[in-house]
Order: sequence, then C-alpha cells, then structure tokens
Amino acid sequence: MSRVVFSLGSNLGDREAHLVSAIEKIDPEAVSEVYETPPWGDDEQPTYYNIAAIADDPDRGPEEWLQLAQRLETEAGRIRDPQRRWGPRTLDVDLVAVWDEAGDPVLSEDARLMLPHPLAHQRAFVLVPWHAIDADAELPGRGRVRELLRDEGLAADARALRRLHPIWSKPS
Ligand code: PH2
Ligand code: MG
Ligand code: MG
Repeated sequence: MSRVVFSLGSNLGDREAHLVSAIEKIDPEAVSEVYETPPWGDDEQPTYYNIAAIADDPDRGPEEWLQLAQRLETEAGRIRDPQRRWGPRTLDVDLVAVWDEAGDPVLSEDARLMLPHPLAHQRAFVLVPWHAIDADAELPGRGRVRELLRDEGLAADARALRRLHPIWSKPS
C-alpha cells in the first residue's frame, strides 16, 4: 500500500473541468469539495480552484505518483513559464505527502520531488481541503493539520477561501 495526498489547482481555462478530468484518472479514495482561493505567491493572476485528493495503490510509490501528476498536468495542456514560479496554470498537481506500505511517511530532499511538500504547512488552500476529507490528517514533520490551521496567519488565509461544491462522489 502506498498512500498519497494530492493538492490540485487550476486558474486558467475551465478550472472545474480540469480538476474533474484529473480526478477521473487518479481513481481516488476521497476528494474534497472545490474551493475558490485567492492566488498565493503571485497576485497578478486569476483566483484558483483548489481541491485535495487521497489515493491508495499497492503498485505505486512516490516516483509513480509523481509521473501520474506530471502526466495529468501535460494532458491539461500545461505550459510552464520559467520566469514565473507561481504563475497561472491550467492544472497543477502537487504531492503533499506520501506514505509507504508500512504506513511510514516518505521523506525526500530530492529537488525533483521534495516530500512532504516543503510549503504545504504554509498554504491554507492545501490544508483546508485536506482537513475537510481527513479530520485527523497529519503532515509529516509538522503535526496535525487541525493544529496547523490554528495559526493566526493560516486561519486568516483559511477565511478567504470560498467553499463551492463537490465534484466527485465515492463510487458505490
Ligand atoms: N498554486 C501555485 C501558486 N499560487 N495559489 C492558490 N490559491 N492555489 C494554488 O494552487 C496555487 C497558488 C503554484 O503551485
Ligand atoms: Mg503547486
Ligand atoms: Mg506543482
């Protein structure tokens, strides 16, 4: 078993359609509602639609999850602008954290894939949707997401998110 928490975001084109088609290819266990979120890190761009998704797959590890994330971005027509690290995008799929078959968090300092995501603990648009689908969520090395969200700055950012509606329901 390898478990992953993804953060997905879109702020170009049909934001919801980009998220929906990515989710279909992830085969997730849980997906948050969509949140409309103010742009973080670079103000000169449209608001984002963000979701969190949790997936489990015995045949996939961090490298396979990363490949899936990159394939989804490519299929959404993502074009990278090397001048704008936090600029607008059709689809961004980030690995927030990965756990191995023993349930231990995978830690990586590899610049291609840092795990856990080095900025996740600062981002309400990652933590709020994740907490909504896993009330006991724990960000490895940082603690319970619930506790992180008590931080004043994060709590203020969390209030600026607008929860919209579900885009997925668990297959029965
Ligand atoms: N992604 C970024 C930069 N800024 N802001 C919000 N609200 N949501 C994002 O997903 C996001 C962002 C680059 O990864
Ligand atoms: Mg990102
Ligand atoms: Mg990314």
